[in-house]
Amino acid sequence: MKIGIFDSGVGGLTVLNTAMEMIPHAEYIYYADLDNVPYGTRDKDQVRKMTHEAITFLHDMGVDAVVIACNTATSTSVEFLRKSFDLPLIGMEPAVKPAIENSDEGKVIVMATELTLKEKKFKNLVSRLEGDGIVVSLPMPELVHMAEDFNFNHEDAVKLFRNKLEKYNLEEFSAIVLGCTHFVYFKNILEKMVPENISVIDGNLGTISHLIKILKENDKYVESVGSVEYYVSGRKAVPEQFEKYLAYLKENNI
Ligand code: DGN
Repeated sequence: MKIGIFDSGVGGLTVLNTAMEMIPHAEYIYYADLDNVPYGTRDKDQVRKMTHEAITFLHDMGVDAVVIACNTATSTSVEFLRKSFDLPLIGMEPAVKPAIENSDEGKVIVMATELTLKEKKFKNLVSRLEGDGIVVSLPMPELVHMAEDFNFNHEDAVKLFRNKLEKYNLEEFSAIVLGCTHFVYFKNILEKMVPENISVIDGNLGTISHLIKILKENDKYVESVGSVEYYVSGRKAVPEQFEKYLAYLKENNI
């Protein structure tokens, strides 16, 4: 089976990493729209157009399904894209549901891009889960740049998190949701610095479990030799550019 994984940049590699662990015998095509990253500070129409181009490319490569490994692209574009492609499109969703379900009445911080947090899809998700009043939105655009620059310097990240979290009494919270795939690189740093009452949650495992379910339902779950090809905004890329990120995730047990 052939699986397309798309993100504006390197964030989706955190999803590819989970996918390769859970489905090792698949042909992966990773597409990073590095010409246009970041998406999180753009307007919705631009993101839709760029995402449409990327999915068209993956569709033409003959993939059996695409994971839109970008919360920003999912929240702005997935419904629109589903009308244009006869292909399973698996989106990301900030993991607010498990965060609220396991919250013991504590509040939840959702870190994501500005665009994800202001989209109707996110607001509806929070209301549906009766999370109004207990869910706090926190945009963290800096982390996207740090990940793109391969800057996983602990001190820089700790300083940034401290700054952003300073105004909250963390004792009142039970979870922090990483609602942007770029943020997953910083999961271990954040976990170490927050009080023990807080769990740091991302949606990668849930997304890949969902992918497996959809592939099986569509009779596409057929094992093949495991491989990965990388593309940057439609051009073939050298694997080394991305493999160092996968190595970082492995070394840090993320
Ligand atoms: N990785 C993307 C996400 O999950 O929202 C966002 C990165 C960006 O383009 N700003």
